[in-house]
Amino acid sequence: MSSFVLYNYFRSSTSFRARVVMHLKGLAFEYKAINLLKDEQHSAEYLKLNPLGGIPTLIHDGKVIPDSMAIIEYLEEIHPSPSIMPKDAFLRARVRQVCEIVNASMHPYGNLKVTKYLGQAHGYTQEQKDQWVQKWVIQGLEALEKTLPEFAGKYCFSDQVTMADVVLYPQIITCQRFHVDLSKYPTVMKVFGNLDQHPAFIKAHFSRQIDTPEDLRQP
Ligand SMILES: N[C@@H](CCC(=O)N[C@@H](CS)C(=O)NCC(=O)O)C(=O)O
Repeated sequence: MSSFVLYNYFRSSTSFRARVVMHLKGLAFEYKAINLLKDEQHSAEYLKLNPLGGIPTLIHDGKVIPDSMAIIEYLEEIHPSPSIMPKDAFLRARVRQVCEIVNASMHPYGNLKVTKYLGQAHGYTQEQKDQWVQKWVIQGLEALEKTLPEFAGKYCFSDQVTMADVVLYPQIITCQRFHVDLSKYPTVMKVFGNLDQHPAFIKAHFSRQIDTPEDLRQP
C-alpha cells in the first residue's frame, strides 16, 4: 500500500488544494503541520524538500513532490478516478487557464512573505496590506467573472468538480480574509457557495485541520 505524507498548514490556500484533492480521490495521508507563523517553512530541514520554502510538499512512497499544482496534477495522473479534469481537451485547456488566473495573478499577492515584506520594508499597516491585495486580486476576479459564465454549472465547469474549483475555492477564502468586496462576482460566488457544501471541501477547510487554533475551529 502506498503512503502519502503532506507537509501543509491549516490556513494556506495552496495546502488546501492538495488536501482537497486527496479527499476527493479518497486517499489517506499523514498530516505534517508546518507553522508559517513560526517560519518553519524556512527551516533547513524543510528547505531540503521545498527549495522555495513554500507549502505544500507531498511525499509519496519516499518521492518528494513540492508545489501544489505539481501535486494535484500528479494525483490526477496516478489516481485518475474520480477525475478532476474534463474529458474534452479544449475544456481541459480552459480548466488550466482558470487555474492560472488564480495561481499566477491572484495567489502571490496575498502570500505571507509578500505582505510581511510590505510591513517590514515599507511600514504597511494591515489596512494598507488589505488594499494592496484587493488591488491585484480584483483583476483576477474580473477575469474569472468574464470566463466562467460560459462554462459554469453547479461548479466552474458544469457539474463536475475540477482543478479549477480546487484552486478557486481557497482563493475566495483568502479574498474574504483581505476584505475584498465579492458582491460583484455572482458566477464566482455561486460556484463558491456550491463548493462550500461539498463533503471533500468541508473536510479540507481550514477550520477543521489538526493544526487549526481553537478560536478558528468549526465543527
Ligand atoms: N506555487 C506554490 C506556492 C507555495 C506558497 O508560497 N505557499 C504559501 C502558503 S499559501 C507559503 O508557503 N507561504 C510561505 C511564505 O510566504 O513564507 C504552490 O502552489 O505550492
